[in-house]
Amino acid sequence: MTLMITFDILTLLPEFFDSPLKQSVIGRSIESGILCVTLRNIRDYSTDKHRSVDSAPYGGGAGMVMRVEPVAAAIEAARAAAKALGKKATVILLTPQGEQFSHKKAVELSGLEYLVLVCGRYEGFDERIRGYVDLELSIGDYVLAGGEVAALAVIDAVGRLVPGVLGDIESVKHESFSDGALEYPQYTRPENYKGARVPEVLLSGNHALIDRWRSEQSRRRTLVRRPELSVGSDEFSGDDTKKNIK
Ligand code: 6GU
Repeated sequence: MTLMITFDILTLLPEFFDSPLKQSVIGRSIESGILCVTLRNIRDYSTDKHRSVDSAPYGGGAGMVMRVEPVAAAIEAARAAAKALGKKATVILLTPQGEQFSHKKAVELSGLEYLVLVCGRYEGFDERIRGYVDLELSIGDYVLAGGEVAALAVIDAVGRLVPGVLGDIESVKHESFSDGALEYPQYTRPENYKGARVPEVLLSGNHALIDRWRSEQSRRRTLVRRPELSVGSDEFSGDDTKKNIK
């Protein structure tokens, strides 16, 4: 059986995903069935007469809060849909309060079969929604107007790791973060662009030498740009170590 993964997206803005999911490798993989996407409008799970999905916060304060009933009902529907396919759902709440999404997390998620991505709008979720999810993810320390952009980031980063999504599996192996380091510098034609030349070693045809050069560049680049990622160097493993880099 071929591996495939389903993304079940819970959102108030299903059209948000129309164009992005048609593009490039993700679009083609949905077309070919390696990736599967279901869009679920949270509003369809609201049962009051105005089909409300948000409400004012108890205790007062600015903004509106996503209501627990429609979100919980949409999550239950997604779990039931997974179960009907004989798959286990993993429900992920997209929130700036979540665990920081990373390449490592993407690899972990790419091994699962049915991911439910819960996108919120408004000022936040009713706290009781947290009881219905398995995991909370944030894509960085800034606030988005909603979880949709974060869901797309997760779909892109996870989807491209599913076998068959990228043509050349090698291109996954040697990219930034895959081995905990940033990628080495890349060049393509021309050899000389307005005096900026391609490093001689890359034109040498000596693959042992090229591999050595690339590892060294990767190591140096990681040390300078992202010292906290540098491996095999305890000196540079903490948050307060950037001052050590010249
Ligand atoms: Cl997952 N959601 C929202 N609304 N803002 C974010 C985020 C998620 N990750 C970073 N900022």
